[in-house]
Amino acid sequence: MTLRRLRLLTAGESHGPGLSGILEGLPADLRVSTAVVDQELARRQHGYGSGRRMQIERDRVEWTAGLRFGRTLGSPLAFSIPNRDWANWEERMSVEPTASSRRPKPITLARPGHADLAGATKYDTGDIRNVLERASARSTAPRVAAGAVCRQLLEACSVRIWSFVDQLGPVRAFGGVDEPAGLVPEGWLEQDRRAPTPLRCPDPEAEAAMMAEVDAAIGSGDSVGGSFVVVAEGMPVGIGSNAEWDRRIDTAIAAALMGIQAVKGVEIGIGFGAVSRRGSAVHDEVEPGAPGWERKTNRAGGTEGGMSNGAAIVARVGVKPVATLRKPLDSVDLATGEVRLAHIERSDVAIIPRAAVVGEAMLAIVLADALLADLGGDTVGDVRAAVRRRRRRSEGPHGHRGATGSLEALPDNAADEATVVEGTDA
Ligand code: EPS
Repeated sequence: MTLRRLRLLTAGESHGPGLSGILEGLPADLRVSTAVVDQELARRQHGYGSGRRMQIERDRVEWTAGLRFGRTLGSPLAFSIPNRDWANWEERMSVEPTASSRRPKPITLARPGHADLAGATKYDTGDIRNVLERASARSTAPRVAAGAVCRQLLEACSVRIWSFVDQLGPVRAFGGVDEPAGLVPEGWLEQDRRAPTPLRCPDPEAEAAMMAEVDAAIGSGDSVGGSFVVVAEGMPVGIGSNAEWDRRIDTAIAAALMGIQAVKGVEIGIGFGAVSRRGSAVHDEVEPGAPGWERKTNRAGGTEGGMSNGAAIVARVGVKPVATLRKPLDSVDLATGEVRLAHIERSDVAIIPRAAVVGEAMLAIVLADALLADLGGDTVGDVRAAVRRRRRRSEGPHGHRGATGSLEALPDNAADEATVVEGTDA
């Protein structure tokens, strides 16, 4: 992935002992709330259309390095998330060698749309389980934990990230307007964090139709895809660069979101909607605002020339239907070469609300990285000071403040500590 200052490495099989991650390159002195990380992990587990596995798992982060008294040291942050289901898989997924008589029958029926066939060929294995275990979307849990840490760094810099489900099957929220994020009702975000609706869609009529779609897919042994929108508000202007392709903020955003399991498309702003329009119906006019400059519209999705432009960064992410079908498609048996029906494994039917939470995490990771790579900083105070300087630079010609919000107006990371300790994770 195109990270320039942070490094993230994750590990873990879906039914192995657990998942792990190492996030390196964070500034020192960042207050990391375990409660916030666990809340993000719980959000990733919520959603109508999830399989029974989510009733088994209660994902919680366990820190193993990088924190002292709740703050980063500037050293690598290491963590694990145990798999509760491991208790049911210890023999079938044994880490140690076992007698072949005690091993489960190999999986040889590749599922169309899954990593099964390409992976079995690549790793030269006769047991597709060796591939599917890591291809599983369970591997997104450590990304969400790392993203929850990056989110806390961004929040200390007044950047806020959120998401919603925008489409499920053929049902689109808000009639598919250019800027659906602008139609999300006041208070929805707060409610989404406290008590999310079944599909995390802020258009109640659309959500009811989406739930009917999930039910119909369950009824016919099928699965269903959709799209989500992920938004970052408050990025300072000019993060990323026009200077070279691999420094463009769009490059990092698209790569991070495309890397989520089952994602087949990423649009920034109106994305492919810009293809058929004239320029005058695409580009966002600029006007003096209070404070700073404002755009009359945000069809660009907050990036121009490979840089953040101060408007909200908005990406729409298209997710294909889950590849495991209860009524399976034709495939071949790797062992015999015969045409047979694909393997059936316990699975989800719709993953969009959960994928959206992973999308938030991925956006948090790449935006935190871009901020750190561009502005530097060994401590969170250094980063905040650099962000403040950048914001002053985007003051308008009439002495207005920058359009990206005031850092002073949002809570200081250090000042947060008392609240967090008293409130959530003491
Ligand atoms: C997945 C299949 C299901 C999902 C899993 C992804 O797991 P299982 O095979 O244990 O029923 O629940 O996702 C997770 C476990 C998770 O935490 O997201 C797959 O085949 O990719």
